[in-house]
Amino acid sequence: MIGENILENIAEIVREKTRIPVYGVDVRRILSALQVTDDFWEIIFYSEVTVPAASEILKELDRKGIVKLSGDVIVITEKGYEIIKKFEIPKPYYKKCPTCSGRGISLEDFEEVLREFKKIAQNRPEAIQQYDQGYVLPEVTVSRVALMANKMDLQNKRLLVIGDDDLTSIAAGLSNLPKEVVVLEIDERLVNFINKISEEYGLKVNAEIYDIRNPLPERHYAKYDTFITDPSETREALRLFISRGISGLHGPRCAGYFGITRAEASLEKWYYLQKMLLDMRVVITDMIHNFNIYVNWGYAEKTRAMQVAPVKKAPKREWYTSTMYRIETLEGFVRYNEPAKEDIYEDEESSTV
Ligand code: SPD
Repeated sequence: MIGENILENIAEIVREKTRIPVYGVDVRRILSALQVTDDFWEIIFYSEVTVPAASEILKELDRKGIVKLSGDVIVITEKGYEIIKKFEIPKPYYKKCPTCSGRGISLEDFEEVLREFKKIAQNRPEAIQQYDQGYVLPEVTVSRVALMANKMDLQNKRLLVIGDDDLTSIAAGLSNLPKEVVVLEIDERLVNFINKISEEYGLKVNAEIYDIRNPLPERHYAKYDTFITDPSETREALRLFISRGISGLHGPRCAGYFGITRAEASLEKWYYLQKMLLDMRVVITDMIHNFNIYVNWGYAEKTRAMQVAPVKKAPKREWYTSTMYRIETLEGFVRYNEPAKEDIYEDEESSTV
């Protein structure tokens, strides 16, 4: 006999264990994903439940005999199929435009940039755990440039890039559209790499060392037309990366770009972020779902995600994605530029650091 409240009951148990907001709907989403994949990382991709919450849901489903954790895979049991039938849980439907992968922009005028970028990126510094690095596919980096160009945020503009393991600055420089690109980056390897490539290719790109936990230096304050960043996703990191970007902007109607994931940020965290943006008097003009797709980082087995995962198989394809946000400043926007108050890498939802 399957109880009417079984999905909500599972959610409640997981909520208590993880302190992450989890609802019956999240359990449904996991059971939906399981109908098309037995791979944990793909379950995260389809369900859009945070990694620690999804892990606990799956472990609870296993305890209740609804799924079976079997070696490297997760399979639905007979009881699981009964629940799927009873609650009419459909399979996920996920089909993006085959030409633009749902990003909504064309790379037609950026083919040469993409070709050159791919060559350069072959020698890029590898992602390291110390700074929660994990870069996007080369097509995505160049798509970011095409997106900014489509919004007229790049042509003859000054671009500030905060943290750049994605090498967006290089792609922007290769496009020859911005007047100037400045990179503020904590990792000396990346600063040296970007400056070396900039010199070799004669780009208008300059990188310098900067730790996001410190206020934006005076020389970068209120100077740029556009910023782009890809923050770690604790509340403190979101606040710091984005407010530093905003502090770098020179006035109203300047733009900012950043990616926000569901894998490490519940919708409650999205709410925190969106409220923070409105409180700073900036508006969200665009959100593009799964615009950013990340290359699996080499240190996966050392992450919390792997520790909490119900099965220990490494991801076989890209699974970590983020929505691309674009914001614009209004008259009276706030340049919050205080030092860090908390840890920027770890909270209850983070897992890939
Ligand atoms: N720790 C590896 C994954 C890091 C990806 N960072 C980008 C998050 C999106 N804001």
